[in-house]
Amino acid sequence: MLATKIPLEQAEVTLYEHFLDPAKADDYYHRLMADTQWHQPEILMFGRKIKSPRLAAWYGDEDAFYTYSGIVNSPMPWIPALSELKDQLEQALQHQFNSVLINLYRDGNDAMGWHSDDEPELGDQPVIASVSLGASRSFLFRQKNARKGSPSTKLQLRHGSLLTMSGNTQRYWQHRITRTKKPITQRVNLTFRRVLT
Ligand SMILES: O=C(O)CCC(=O)C(=O)O
Ligand SMILES: [Mn+2]
Repeated sequence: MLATKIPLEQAEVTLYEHFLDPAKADDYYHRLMADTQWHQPEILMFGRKIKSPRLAAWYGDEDAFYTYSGIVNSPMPWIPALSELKDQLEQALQHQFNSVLINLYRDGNDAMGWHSDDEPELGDQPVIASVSLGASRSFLFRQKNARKGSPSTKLQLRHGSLLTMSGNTQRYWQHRITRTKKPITQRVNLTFRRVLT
């Protein structure tokens, strides 16, 4: 498995461009588009509740609760496409996951703002395995204490790629998915996580 280590200070980030072969990536994409039960969670923006600019779904073990915008959510039970992908990741990375957050970016207007995956239920040094399917999107990193205007690091997350973030990545860095004016089709992203139970 060809791995590219992304050189970020105090972070452990690796990109596996061809984690899934194209046929397998197409297969997962189509099965997930058919079977995933999407929701559009509300997020707090400057004290106001707004609909998130993407659709989302949370699947996992029964006891893998997570808190989102102050609400405790329980996961939906694993569906075959997700358990297969989880098995493949666990084999490849030698790490166990108990849940996955799936995001659907319907077009170039859908996005995710700067954040870290640093919820307390993920523990101190979470391992996040992020699989991308569908249209390629730009994924940006910036240091939490970055000065205004300092450059961010940009990666292209393509169909079938895997990005792993571990060690202190979430402690010192934030990431986001930007909007784009390019006419693009849908993208599905899956972040496999292990929440503490
Ligand atoms: O869509 C992506 O690549 C990022 C998703 C993400 O950051 C998250 O779900 O926490
Ligand atoms: Mn994230």
